Amino acid sequence: MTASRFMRLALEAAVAARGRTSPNPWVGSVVVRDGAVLATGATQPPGGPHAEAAALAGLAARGADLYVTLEPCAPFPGKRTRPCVEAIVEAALRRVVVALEDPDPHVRGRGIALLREAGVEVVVGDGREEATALLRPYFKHRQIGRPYVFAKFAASLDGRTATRTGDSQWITGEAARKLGHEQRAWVDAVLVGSGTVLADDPALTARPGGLLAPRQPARIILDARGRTPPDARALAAPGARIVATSSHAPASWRRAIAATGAQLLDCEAHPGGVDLDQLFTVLGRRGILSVWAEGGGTVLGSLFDGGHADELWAFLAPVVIGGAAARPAIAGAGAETLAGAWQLRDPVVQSAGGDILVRGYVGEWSP
Ligand code: AOF
Ligand code: ZN
Repeated sequence: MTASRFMRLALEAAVAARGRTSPNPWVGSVVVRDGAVLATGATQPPGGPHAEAAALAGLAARGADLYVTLEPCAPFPGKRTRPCVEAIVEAALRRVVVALEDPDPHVRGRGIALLREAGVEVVVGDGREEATALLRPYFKHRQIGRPYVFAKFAASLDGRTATRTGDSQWITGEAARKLGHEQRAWVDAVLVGSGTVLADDPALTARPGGLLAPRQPARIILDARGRTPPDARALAAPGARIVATSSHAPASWRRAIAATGAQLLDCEAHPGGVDLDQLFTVLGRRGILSVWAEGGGTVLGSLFDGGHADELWAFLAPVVIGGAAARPAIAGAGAETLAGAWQLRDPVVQSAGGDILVRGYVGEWSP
């Protein structure tokens, strides 16, 4: 079932809140009476009102309908805000239209049940598909405790991210890079390997529209051996900086990195780098719902080989680089057979200026 007109408005409000609510989900809501919108609301940063409470605040809504992109929350221990179910019952709404059930084990159906017990009519499923797609990072986090991982690369048509001499700036144009910055602006963390830091010295900040976004994602550098120069641009403020390292990194390097204000996160060393299972478990515990991994090929290879990648964003420029020594977009071991290759689910192909973006879901997990 596709979303109704009012649920589409609620979904738009939810999209606008994306990136400001973690570890909470980004939810939108609309209050409607006699076919007219009385108010809209969206989840505020943690500790602030939820979408429903934001829309209902100061509103005389008796007998109105509420459209909300996620099941209203029920009371549970440790909760920071007043349960939305209570606010809805108090407002004496006639009907609540919910896109989908909250996968958080604290709620999971209890919000809907409590509303029905209180005599509120509840309809579930309007816009379910859209709302689920929008909340994939939240779903993965609540279901398996780890962040949702985007793997992004910008490559030539033959899948190279640099020439054999290492020339890499720029393969894709302005429009593709702008889309990348828009993604950085809402995810909880951007992740790269130390090889990319050494090769390109990227700032990794979110600059949608060319300006530094007010909220910056955390920047995570994978560096088991301690190769990142302390004056790397990615280690400079603003935003949290995390260097995931291992016992192979020298003590003097650790001190120099700590002095930049970055946090060192110790992980087990693996042949290919740090233990990603461990890293993602720790990040999940810290409330990081989404990770936008930008490379390089070694890191993306580990993410694919280890089954961590959930969604691929491949920006392809209409250019051929060629050469066996040119950097591949995805290294690692790769697939052994075509049957074992990663097939994109629900792929979307769109143009981005003169470039092409191919994106879709990969990996075992789905909501
Ligand atoms: C809603 N509407 O807009 C959001 C909900 O600690 P609290 O009080 O902020 O509660 C957090 C939980 O509330 C979160 O884990 C999720 O289950 C739900 N989020 N619920 O009714 C919202 N963001
Ligand atoms: Zn709530």
